Amino acid sequence: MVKNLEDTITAIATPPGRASMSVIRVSGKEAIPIVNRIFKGKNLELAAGHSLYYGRIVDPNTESMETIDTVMLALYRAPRSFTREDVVEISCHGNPYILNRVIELLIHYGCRLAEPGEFTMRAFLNGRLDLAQAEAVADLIAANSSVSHKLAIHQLRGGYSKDLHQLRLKLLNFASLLELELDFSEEDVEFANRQELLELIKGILAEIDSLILSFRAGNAIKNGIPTVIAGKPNVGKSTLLNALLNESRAIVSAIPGTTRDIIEDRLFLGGYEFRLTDTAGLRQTFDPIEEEGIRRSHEKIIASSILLYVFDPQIDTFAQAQSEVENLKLPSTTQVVYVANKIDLYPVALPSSVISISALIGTNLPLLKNELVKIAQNLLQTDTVISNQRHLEALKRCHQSLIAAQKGIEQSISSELVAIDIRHALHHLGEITGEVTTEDILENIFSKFCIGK
Ligand SMILES: Nc1nc2c(ncn2[C@@H]2O[C@H](COP(=O)(O)OP(=O)(O)OP(=O)(O)O)[C@@H](O)[C@H]2O)c(=O)[nH]1
Ligand SMILES: [Mg+2]
Repeated sequence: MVKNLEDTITAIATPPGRASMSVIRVSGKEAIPIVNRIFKGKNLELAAGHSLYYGRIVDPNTESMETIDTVMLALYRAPRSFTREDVVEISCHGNPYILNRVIELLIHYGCRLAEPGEFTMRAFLNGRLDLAQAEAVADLIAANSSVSHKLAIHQLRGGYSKDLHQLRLKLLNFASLLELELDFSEEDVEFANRQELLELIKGILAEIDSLILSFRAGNAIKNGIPTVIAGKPNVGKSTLLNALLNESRAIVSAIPGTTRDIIEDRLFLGGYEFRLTDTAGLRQTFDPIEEEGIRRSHEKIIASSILLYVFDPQIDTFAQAQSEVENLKLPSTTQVVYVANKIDLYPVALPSSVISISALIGTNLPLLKNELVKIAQNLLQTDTVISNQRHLEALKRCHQSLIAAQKGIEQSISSELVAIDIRHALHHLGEITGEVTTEDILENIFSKFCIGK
């Protein structure tokens, strides 16, 4: 996967199809001379970096030097470019025929088509970005709410890479001291103060714990906050889903047990993305299909960050709704919002913690939306948040190694074994930022990118 860095690579950087403009990227040692062969307007070999040139792309293989397009060309000289190599970006008119002709010419004169993510991978390999930052490029492009955008920008600009780097340096220092002791093993000396090492490990464990905990928030930011509408049959859950989404997404009927499959859609409120799910009404049933629907509902409910528990106050009291929620055995991280529906039918007095609405005619829906935004703000206020599954796995492994090292020190086992655990911990921390990489890790990360990134 780590293809030859000597190659000059090219790809279309903009989405396929017709557009007013599209950009072709070229990066590598030969980028400037190759583009110079097909560009008329300026001798690029003599051109300054960080500059723009207007001219024509021509086909030198035709007798008349056929003009393919008039273009603007941005030129960057190494190391002052995204990949830290010579880079040329050609802005053509967005026509697939033109783009293909230009790409064919570039390949004819010595470029190779870039692999997915290869530009960003070069930026990483050439030290322009660390691995977590490179991954943030993909997140930034995929971000679709203001918070997920903020998170990606934070990570792209360094994010917690700096913190991890500091932790890693401190551990590294201790690892070297421990290893030094091994050289003097005959003499029974301790260069690494055990008490200090234990303190350091405890400190790092605490930081790692909080990062691991922040993953739930990070995931909610990246993929939407899992928000589930649940309650007994016929209380108006599907009507509420439709009202929040402003479209007739789920079937509504007066027959209890209408919804069986899980229905999911995205809801954007106040810069947050909610993954809103309508579920089958919860009741005892002998219908195997409905039973399966209820089983799936339970799964969703348990995994939710926000549960909108809907009840009909004509039928059930608030206390009954509360005891139904109790029976759901929710994890402590789930925020429950009690929603009393159908208040257009009869006025009912309820505690202020309950939001009384009419999903049918829209009464108090803005109140419910405000509540959702407020919960989202609280849920996602953590300063440093991880949102990347790969980072989570590496942090968990680092945690395990540190716990092992901690136990080892407490039980005064040989410094050789403690040093091994600390080396493992270092390895896992380094995996996140790319101080330690393997071909597999790189392959995995960059193959998920699109060509041209
Ligand atoms: N008057 C009134 N009727 C409502 C309101 N919300 C829902 N309904 C009615 O209540 C009935 C059930 O609504 P649904 O949205 O299908 O209820 P549900 O909770 O999804 O029901 P299941 O899918 O069977 O669990 C329908 O006839 C709705 O029109 C409301 O705010 N006021
Ligand atoms: Mg329903």
